[in-house]
Amino acid sequence: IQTDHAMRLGLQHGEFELHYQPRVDLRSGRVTACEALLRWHRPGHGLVLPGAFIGVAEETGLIAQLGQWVLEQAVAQARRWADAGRPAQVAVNVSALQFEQTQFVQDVADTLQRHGLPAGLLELELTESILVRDAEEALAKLQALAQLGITLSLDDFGTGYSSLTYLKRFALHRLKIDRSFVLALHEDGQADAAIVAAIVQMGHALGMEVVAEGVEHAPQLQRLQALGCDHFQGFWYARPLPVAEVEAHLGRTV
Ligand code: G
Ligand code: G
Ligand code: MN
Ligand code: NA
Repeated sequence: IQTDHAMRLGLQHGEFELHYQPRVDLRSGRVTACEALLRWHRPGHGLVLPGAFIGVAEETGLIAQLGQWVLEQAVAQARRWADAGRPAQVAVNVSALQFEQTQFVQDVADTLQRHGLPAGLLELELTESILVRDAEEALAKLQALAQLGITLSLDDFGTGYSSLTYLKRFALHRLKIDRSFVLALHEDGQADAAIVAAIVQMGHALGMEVVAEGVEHAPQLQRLQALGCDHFQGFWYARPLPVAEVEAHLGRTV
């Protein structure tokens, strides 16, 4: 609750910032996208990572406001990059509570319109938890978002409730393989390689692209490439970076 109060003040006082982690398209070898990740410059606490406050924001309901702030910033940034001749798709993490807001789809549509951003430059990263609570309602929202032209991704795939029923029912565009499966790929992780291969095949068979996250070593990348993965992100190429540092990566060939 102390944190909740500090977060509310922090939002007013401009203490939050988005960092962006580049994502590489393995087909073209270029940085075509980046994921927006929230950071909090909390006075007296230094740089605070989302693991330390997103949970509190979800408990207190502040996540709706915080999430809208993130969306606003990310869309405005994507528009600036597009205007500067460096269009990149920007991926925004959406928490289940934010997604459940009645006006969520309208908020997203309004934000895109206000900034004049083509919907194709926005990706929303959702988790399986949004699909579990009220599947009918979620389905309608996902269809409306897809109708707008927004790319929809399922984040942390393989770690939540599974999932295969939902994959069949919901038309999502991308699967993001959780980094726990990528971790062992460079040290002869047979089980992990089998899981990644299966996810890639299933994703492709369902018309989805597959993104690997948490790539920290070159051998992981080579295996992901051999397994047919479509995109990757991870510390091997770049950490989440402040705007001024990420710009140089956009469009770059890796
Ligand atoms: O950046 P970091 O690795 O600390 O992120 C930890 C977790 O916080 C990740 O699961 C990530 O999806 C989540 N996260 C980061 N930024 C946001 C955000 O803007 N909104 C939501 N809902 N989650 C975020
Ligand atoms: O749950 P989500 O996929 O949104 O989490 C993204 C988080 O993963 C961010 O906090 C980011 O800092 C972290 N991350 C990104 N790349 C790597 C990586 O290569 N290794 C590790 N350990 N974490 C990563
Ligand atoms: Mn994510
Ligand atoms: Na993830």
